[in-house]
Amino acid sequence: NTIVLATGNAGKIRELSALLAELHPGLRVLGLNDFPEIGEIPETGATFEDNARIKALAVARATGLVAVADDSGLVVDALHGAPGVYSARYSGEGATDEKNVAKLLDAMKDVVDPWRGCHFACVMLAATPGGRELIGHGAWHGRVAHAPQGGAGFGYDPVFFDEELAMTAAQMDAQVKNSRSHRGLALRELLRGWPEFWKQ
Ligand code: ITT
Repeated sequence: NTIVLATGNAGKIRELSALLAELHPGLRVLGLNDFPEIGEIPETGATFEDNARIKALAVARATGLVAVADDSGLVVDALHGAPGVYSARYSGEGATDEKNVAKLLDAMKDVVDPWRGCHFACVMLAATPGGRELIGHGAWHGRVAHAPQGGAGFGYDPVFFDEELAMTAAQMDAQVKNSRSHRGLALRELLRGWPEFWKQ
């Protein structure tokens, strides 16, 4: 009953650990910090699913354990889907959350779209060392805010405005974000297939 989270993103680790403790208590969850010999895994895929598979398979093979990878990003309608799979490196070499958010707000200055619709997408993929896999998907729809608001979360959370709660993802309690987010949805879907996946 041990899995490895195949991610180096501290924000994802925080959210996934909380979700797993709630939804699948008793599961032992390791992280990449438990396997320092595993280096950077190049994300060469063209889709969230391809990249999730690359990361999960690489870590499952390197550790001999079931690995769970999360590939996610912000998809902006008026930017034809950008930054999408490039969300983590949107602002280029040395990208940070702050620089990515600044680049996004800058790109939105030039578009005429009063609604500023977008969604967060997540593909959660579990892989065994032998190459069996299980997938969950999640999407969270919202709007790109005009300025960052809130100090919680990570990444694009300060500019992701949830219409229903009338606040940004960075203004939500971690629990509230997890109950609505692309990541929470994808993990819940993944866990529905878990008993079958695990017993094989
Ligand atoms: P790993 O590959 O090691 O998991 P990463 O940060 O490189 O970490 P991705 O390639 O999946 O992961 O990029 C996801 C990016 O999308 C992430 O860096 C954020 O910029 C953004 N993102 C994803 N989920 C988010 C969330 O819940 N809130 C804010 N931004 C998010």
